[in-house]
Amino acid sequence: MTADINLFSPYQLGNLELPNRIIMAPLTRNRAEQGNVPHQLNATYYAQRASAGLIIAEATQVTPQGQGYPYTPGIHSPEQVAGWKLVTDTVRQQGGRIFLQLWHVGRISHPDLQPNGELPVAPSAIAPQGEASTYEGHKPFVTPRALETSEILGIVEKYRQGAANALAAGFDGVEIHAANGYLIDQFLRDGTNQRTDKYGGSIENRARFLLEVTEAVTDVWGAERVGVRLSPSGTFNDMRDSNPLETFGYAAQALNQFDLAYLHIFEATDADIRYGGMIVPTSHLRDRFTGTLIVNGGYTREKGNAVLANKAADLVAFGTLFISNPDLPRRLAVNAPLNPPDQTTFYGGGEKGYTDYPFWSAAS
Ligand code: 8OZ
Repeated sequence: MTADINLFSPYQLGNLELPNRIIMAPLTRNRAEQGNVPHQLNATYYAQRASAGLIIAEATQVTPQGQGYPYTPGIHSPEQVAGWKLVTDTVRQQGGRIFLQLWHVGRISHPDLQPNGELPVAPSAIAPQGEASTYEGHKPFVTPRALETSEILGIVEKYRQGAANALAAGFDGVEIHAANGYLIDQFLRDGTNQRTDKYGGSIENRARFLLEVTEAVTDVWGAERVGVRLSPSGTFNDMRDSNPLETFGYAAQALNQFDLAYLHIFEATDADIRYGGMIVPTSHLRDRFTGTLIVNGGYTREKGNAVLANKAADLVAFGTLFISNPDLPRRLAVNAPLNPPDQTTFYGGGEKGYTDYPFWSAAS
């Protein structure tokens, strides 16, 4: 009789050894410096969390056009590569492993954030409901400009260059952000993709951009250091699809051709359930994707151990709990109390609510 797999069991991720199955989810924190450059404060934050089985660093734009929020880091300039090198060196000194999440927001932006004040780009000229976050506060979303077919390979090349820059910056791998209503997700779902060229219409066509980006990024890294994140039930950023079971079932199956490091699922939130959209059970993707599966969405110690013991997933990502508990694996291991997260300091600011959450000490 072997013991159940749990959060504290090691995991072999390709040729990378993870000491536990507790993954730090990518978390937008809006704390890059001028020029969207990572700096010492970010290095300290990630190094504090180096005991994660794997850190997936925050969504990072591969091109200035891919930015949609203030103070998010990029991976397109030499200064950004140098800033990220400081982060990866500091994490490695603490014994950690760190991937970078590659991002293009598509329509979830605003002319205020775009080069030369241009319109954000998207598969189709459909404005999201809601408001963009700009340096001057919230402003209504604008109708994006639909990409010309001839422009799309240029964006694929931005992901390729971002992947190469991440390699130069000393990351252990990269995650392609294909979730949460950003550019790749906008191509995947028919609520945002009404194209009539080879990137729209059938699910094969809507998945083409995802697969081209994955091909480019795996060319740079080798597939075993590349993951993909999907949010099949997500309604965030005004997303919808007429048949998410088919859309995301196809995407998961099509990704099998690469032998990726992992597929990472951002599962349905309470807001998605309240919205009343169709929920795609994670088992639908587990049944179709043949590689490592990471799940993320409100896990606790008990729920995380259960999902691993049941083999419903291989790894569990924690977001909010890693914001407020730099030493989350140790706290979960000894069942220590958890620091409560302060929502008001999630996005933007400095050390407060970022690098000042206390580590647990048995004496306190
Ligand atoms: C919250 C605020 C801003 C961005 C995502 C990158 O949802 C994000 C994000 C989350 O993937």
